[in-house]
Amino acid sequence: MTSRLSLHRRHLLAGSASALAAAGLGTWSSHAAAQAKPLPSYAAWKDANSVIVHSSSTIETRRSAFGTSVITPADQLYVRNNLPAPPASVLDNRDAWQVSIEGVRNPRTLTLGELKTMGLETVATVLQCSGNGRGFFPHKPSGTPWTVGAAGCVVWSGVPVRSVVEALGGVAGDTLVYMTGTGGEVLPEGVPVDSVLVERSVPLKAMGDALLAWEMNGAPLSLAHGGPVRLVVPGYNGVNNIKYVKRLAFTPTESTAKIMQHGYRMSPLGGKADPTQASVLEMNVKSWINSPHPESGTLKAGQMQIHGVAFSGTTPVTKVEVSVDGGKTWHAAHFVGPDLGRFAWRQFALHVKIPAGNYVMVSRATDAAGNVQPEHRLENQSGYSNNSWADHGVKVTVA
Ligand SMILES: Nc1nc2c(c(=O)[nH]1)N[C@H]1C(S)=C(S)[C@@H](COP(=O)(O)O)O[C@H]1N2
Ligand SMILES: [Mo]
Repeated sequence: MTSRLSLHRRHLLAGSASALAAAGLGTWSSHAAAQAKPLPSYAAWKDANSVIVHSSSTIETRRSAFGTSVITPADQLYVRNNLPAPPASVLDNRDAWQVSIEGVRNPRTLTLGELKTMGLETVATVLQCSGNGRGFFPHKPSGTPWTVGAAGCVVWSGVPVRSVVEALGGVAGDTLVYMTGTGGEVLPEGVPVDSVLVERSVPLKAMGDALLAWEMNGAPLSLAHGGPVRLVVPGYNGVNNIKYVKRLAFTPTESTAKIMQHGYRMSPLGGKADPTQASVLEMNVKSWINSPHPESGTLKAGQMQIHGVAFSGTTPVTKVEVSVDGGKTWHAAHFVGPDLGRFAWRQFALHVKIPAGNYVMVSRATDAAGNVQPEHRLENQSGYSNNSWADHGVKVTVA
């Protein structure tokens, strides 16, 4: 399976100019400054050497920490909170946590203990913040300048939402076309609820794959990742995966919360966000190389394993190509098993023999629907959904 190639220096002198420019090193240096911050108490158990602490509510996995065996360990997984996490005491009696199910024929408030009796499924998904890759946008959008580490691939265990809905008589009518999840944080006082509430609506079709999950990677769900119970919407951007979920409602319209109406909208450069613009829902096809990575330093000429991850939204990835000359020539990488399903990422690898020189290594994924990872990002004011292969390139010196 391993493909080999030998490269000649002359191939490497002039990579695609746009790829070289877009892969500018400037944004990567922002990490050094962020690195010094301590882990916040609710995430103190994270592996400090594997993460970059941007702030107490934004923690990124280091590119160099991503391994090759599919699952991202919990202590390396990124964290993103829009509000302070609930008090740790909510985990004292996990099964007592309540979730109100609305917009079904027989609406009810169910405890986690009850939910655990209603069905069980396990699914591996990529959890990725829609702002992952924001650090590569040249206009420096406000928000965390994540590069690749606001993402991971984890295994969830919980009850299928459709089983809960079925048990409660089904969705209460054809007009309820959204599934709306509400976070259970304690809200700050003195501000309108809608301005802070973490509440997101996704199209009803997402229900078919969704879980109310209480386990991640084989352990009870931590507070940092949404314990006692979290809504998991496979294939959808991170923000739609509501942590500490306290309400799951089938609704005729999208949530009126600011995070739905104005947050996470694909607004034009320089423009204002508004509810008519596309929201970040299903993820797009994407891949990046994790090794070599920007902190690899000078590598020794000879045999090398280039590896990384590739995924799409709700469609499996079918192909990854790797280029070491900034996108001029491409080589088929091979997938490294196991395949954990269409919502998980695939590890890819390419074995190469590399002579001394300067390289720009990039990867390009294709999914089963024929979507190909684009060279260029889709410009947008807040820096969402960056899947540009050029932006995710890695400059490597081999001596
Ligand atoms: N209740 C609640 N759910 C939430 C959030 C939040 O702030 N509160 N943040 C969202 C965002 S923006 C992302 S990217 C993911 C992050 O999940 P993680 O912290 O488990 O990595 O959770 C989503 N779910
Ligand atoms: Mo996010």
